[in-house]
Amino acid sequence: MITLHGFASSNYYNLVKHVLLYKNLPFRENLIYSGSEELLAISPVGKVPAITTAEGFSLSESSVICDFIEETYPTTSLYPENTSERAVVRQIMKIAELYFELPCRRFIPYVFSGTDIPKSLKTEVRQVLARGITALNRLCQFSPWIAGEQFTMADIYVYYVNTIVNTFGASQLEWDVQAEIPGMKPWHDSISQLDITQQVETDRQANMPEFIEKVKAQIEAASPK
Ligand SMILES: N[C@@H](CCC(=O)N[C@@H](CS)C(=O)NCC(=O)O)C(=O)O
Repeated sequence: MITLHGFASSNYYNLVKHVLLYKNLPFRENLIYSGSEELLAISPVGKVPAITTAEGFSLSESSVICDFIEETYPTTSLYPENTSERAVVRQIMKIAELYFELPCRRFIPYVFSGTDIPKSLKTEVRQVLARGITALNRLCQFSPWIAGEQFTMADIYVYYVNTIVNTFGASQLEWDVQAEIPGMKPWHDSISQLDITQQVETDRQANMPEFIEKVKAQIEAASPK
């Protein structure tokens, strides 16, 4: 059985969990926070999520884990058979990671520590997001799924990326990023209503208070005495 290591407030953790649930695979969850020695033993950069298989194989990096799960358990496939179509699914995921998720994550240290975000950083993030918007407008189909008729890994991946972009776009940039991509909002809403998404969301909300306490404790420990 697979063990999924991490915490339910993490969107990266949740996208892997969604894939496991979608494929109806048995797995157990090991609640663990970033930076611990236990996590470093299975995740080389000490980030969540990570998985461990029954054979003792460990793996980190959410998109790599997703592909490992797909290749190990190919039934209920989350990729098209056609290689070009598969590549486009991965292209959408990569662009969402590089041009949506990662720039927005640059705000996180400021938000958690309650410090003002420099104007220059906001400008930089806006520019990167704008490139992501242009690219995703060219690639996404929403007919009805993000890459066409088949529900794919990109639907799961971009949905969880969007949870970060929606939060920081609205709170830090006063920008409804999704609105810039026609078709994305109804697509996002339909994924949010899936049973699996709701189950993942319930677990996220349950973990949130503990996660916030952990972050506060880390900030406290790091602040000069
Ligand atoms: N590229 C990694 C990123 C994972 C990541 O950033 N996880 C966050 C939690 S959402 C984390 O562990 N952060 C702790 C840290 O940055 O030290 C992936 O796709 O899995």
